[in-house]
Amino acid sequence: MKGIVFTEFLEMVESKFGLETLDNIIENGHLPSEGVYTSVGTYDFNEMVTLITNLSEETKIPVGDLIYAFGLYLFSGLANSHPEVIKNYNTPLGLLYCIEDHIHVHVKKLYPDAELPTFKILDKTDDKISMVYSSSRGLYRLAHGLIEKAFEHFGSTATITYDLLKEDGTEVKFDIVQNG
Ligand code: MNH
Repeated sequence: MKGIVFTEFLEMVESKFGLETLDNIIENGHLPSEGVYTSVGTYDFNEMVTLITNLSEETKIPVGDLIYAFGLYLFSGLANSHPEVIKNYNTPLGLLYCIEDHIHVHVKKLYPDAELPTFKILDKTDDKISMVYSSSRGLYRLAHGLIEKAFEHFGSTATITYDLLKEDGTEVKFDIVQNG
């Protein structure tokens, strides 16, 4: 998993829960990287799982809710670090429609070792989109947060529902309807 995801995560933990919580989740982790991350590095996905599990124990907030909150936080981080990737879009549904064929293709050029999910579009109209998230990492709540923030980015909101097609969250169908 890319370093930018880790550095954004640590930034979120510090700003939402404080430096002491951040220290605690790194310390009690016995992490391979010893809790040292750079935005240009790449780290084992299991290390992110450990950090989130530690944060959940520390804050008593369920892991899924923390991953969703991180998705909300991460969108701005990605958009600010890579403005060229999203500047081509002027609607949230247009952006979502292009994650698979444009956005993540571009990301793969920036970071050849990026491990990205796939999004299969099932249906799209002017105000809604249905798509299936697939990834061995099962980070569908991260996708949920990112999608919600994409609407906010364009000054809009949406009603987002999802259905686990596989119990472990590696395949999840999203139904997204733009409000208003
Ligand atoms: Mn994208 C990882 C969904 C927009 C760059 N992205 C992920 C993951 C999800 C995801 C979920 C976690 C990996 C996984 O599940 O297997 N991404 C989205 C969604 C949107 C999105 C739903 C839009 C909404 N992503 C973007 C944009 C950028 C970007 C915009 C860049 C400007 N994504 C990334 C990077 C990773 C990632 C970088 C991390 C890959 C890695 O760690 O190897």
